[in-house]
Order: sequence, then C-alpha cells, then structure tokens
Amino acid sequence: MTRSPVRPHLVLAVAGIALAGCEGVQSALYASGVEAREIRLLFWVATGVCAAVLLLVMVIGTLALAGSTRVRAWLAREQLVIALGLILPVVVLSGLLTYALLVLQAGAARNASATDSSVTIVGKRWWWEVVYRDADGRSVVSANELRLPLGRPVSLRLVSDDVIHSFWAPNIAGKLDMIPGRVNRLTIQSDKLGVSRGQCAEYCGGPHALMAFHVVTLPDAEYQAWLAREASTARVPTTAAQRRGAALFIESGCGACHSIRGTEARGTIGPDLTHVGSRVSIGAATLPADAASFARWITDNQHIKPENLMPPFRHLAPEDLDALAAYLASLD
Ligand code: HEC
Ligand SMILES: [Cu+2]
Repeated sequence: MTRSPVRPHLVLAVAGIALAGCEGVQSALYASGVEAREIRLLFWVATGVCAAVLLLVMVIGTLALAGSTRVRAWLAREQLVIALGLILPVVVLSGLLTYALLVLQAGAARNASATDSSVTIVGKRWWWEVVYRDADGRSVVSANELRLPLGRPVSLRLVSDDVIHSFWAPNIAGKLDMIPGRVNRLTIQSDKLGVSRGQCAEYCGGPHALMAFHVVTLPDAEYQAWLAREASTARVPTTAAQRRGAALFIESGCGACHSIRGTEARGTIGPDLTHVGSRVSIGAATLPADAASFARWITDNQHIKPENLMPPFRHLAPEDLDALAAYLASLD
C-alpha cells in the first residue's frame, strides 16, 4: 500500500477556511468591550496554563520512555508522583477556578450596579426586538440591531416572549440567556467604532442559526442624533414608486404584522419597519437592507430563512414588488 502524499494546497485550503472564521466580525478573540477583554484574557491564561501542563507531560513522558535508568528511577519516586500527580493539578485547577470566578464576579457586580436600563431586547422567534428609552423617557422600537454609544456603559434588559434565547455579542461581552418570565440584566460597553455581529446562542427551534444581529458602535453625539431620528415617524414617500409601495404595504396586509410609525401599519408580530432602510441587515442579519434584498425577502423569505414566521408573498406583480422594495429601502 502506498501512503498518500501530503498535499500542501489542500492543507493550505483547509487552514484558510479555518482561519477565515477569525477575521473578527464575530469573535471573542477580537475583544472591543470591557467584559469581552476580561473573557479573552481568561481564555489566553487558561490556554497558556494548559499548554504548559501539556508540555510538562510530554517531556516527562518522553523521559519515562527514553531516559536513562537513573532518570527513570528518579521519575518513579513517590514524592514526585505525589507532587506532579496530585498537588500540581489541585493547585493549577484551583487557581484557574478562582480566577474564572473572579471574572464572573466582576461582570455580576457591573450588572448589579447598573441602575437605569436604557435598552430592552426581546428575544422572538427568530429575531430581536430592540427598544431604546430616549432622554424624554419615550420608547423607541427597533429591531435586529443594537446601536451603542462609544465607551459608555449601557445596561440591557434581556427578556423573551416565547422560548429561551441567548444574547451573545462576543466582541463586546459574554452571553446571557433570555428566559420567559424573567428579566436578565447585562451591562455592556463597546470601545471600538464600527459594526460587529452577534448571534442567538441557545437553540430556539427552526431557523435559530439564522437569528443573528449587528452591533453598531457610534460616537456619542452621532448616537444621540441617530436615536432622535429613530424616534421620529417614518419618512413620507417622495417618488411615485415609493407612494405606490406605501399603498401596497397597507393593501397587501403587511400592516397586520408590522408597524411603520406615522402610517396605519401597527402590527407587532414582526419587526418594526419605521426605519428599516437605515439598518445594516434584514431577516436578523441574513440579508443586507437594500432594495434588491427587500424584494427577495418578500417573495422568497421561506427559502432564505426556512420556517420563519412571515408568509412569502409571491402573487405580487414585478412592478409592484419593485415599488414595495423601493418604499422599504426609502425608510431611513
Ligand atoms: C403574518 C405576519 C407577517 C406578515 C403578514 C408580513 N410579515 Fe414581514 N415579517 C414577519 C416576521 C415574523 C418577520 C421576522 C422574520 C425573521 O427574521 O425571523 C418579518 C420580517 C420582515 C422584514 C425584515 C425586517 C427586519 O428588520 O429583519 C421585512 C422587510 C418584511 N417582513 C416586510 C414585509 C412586507 C413588505 C409584508 C407585506 C407584503 C410583510 N412583511 C408581511 C411577519 C409578517
Ligand atoms: Cu436561538
């Protein structure tokens, strides 16, 4: 039998795929928040300690197999067996456990000290409702995207309407479950401008794997301006196509499930669409929020996100579909 040669190209391709997962949009190793940095340090310390222990075991194993008689006799001494086989593991594991508990405690203390909760996130099947409280105490309903002011702690109330979900934005913080009938609090702080990605981390049925979201960190002033815009009613359609789209939205019954503030559409089963055109994505981070994706989503959402709770609308004439998509894209 001949041994198959190692194919460097194949190795590179596999390594490339594996490493592509590390580009940082959704990674606890690209920490850009207070809690995520604590968790990343914990990860590297635990990995480093485990690597050192592995190295020690390999060296001793090699000596035990290939060392001289004197070395092997020394290794077989009872004191050494007790020191390396009993005391060392107890010390190393207790140290790591204590450290991990301290990290956990620091997060719990942050969550307990937070007084006001300016953002509530409701886990839904299979998307996220995000409700901000603005400076005047008004609720501003949005979806599938969490915007944060740079460098300021924000206390999140995490709740669920249906089953257990788990909120996880690994670049910014650890994960926390959303449990029906309970309010879990998570204080998070993002220290890096830009967009990262999060994911539901507790299997919640159907398209759970496609229940993601984006976290958008803005400079404080931009965040305040954005929140004021988000609180306003929807932009009035300006072109003929957009007006046709606005009428179709009501005629087609979309308003039974979706709200567009400032219009008759007041449904609450699906995401609020008042400013959907300004979001990074639709379908809980499955498609970008552009006109082409709106059209695809309306007709084909059961293929894009199988089993999601929106029925596909296939009967629309192509020009009507375009008008509807143009209207939604204009809602910035
Ligand atoms: C029976 C309720 C229902 C009806 C009717 C309905 N939708 Fe939806 N829609 C949903 C649900 C639920 C979602 C969330 C799907 C998901 O991501 O899991 C959704 C998602 C969407 C999204 C993506 C929003 C986002 O932020 O992710 C758009 C856009 C949308 N619907 C447009 C429409 C349009 C246009 C119509 C009418 C032609 C319509 N919907 C009719 C329930 C409905
Ligand atoms: Cu889930």
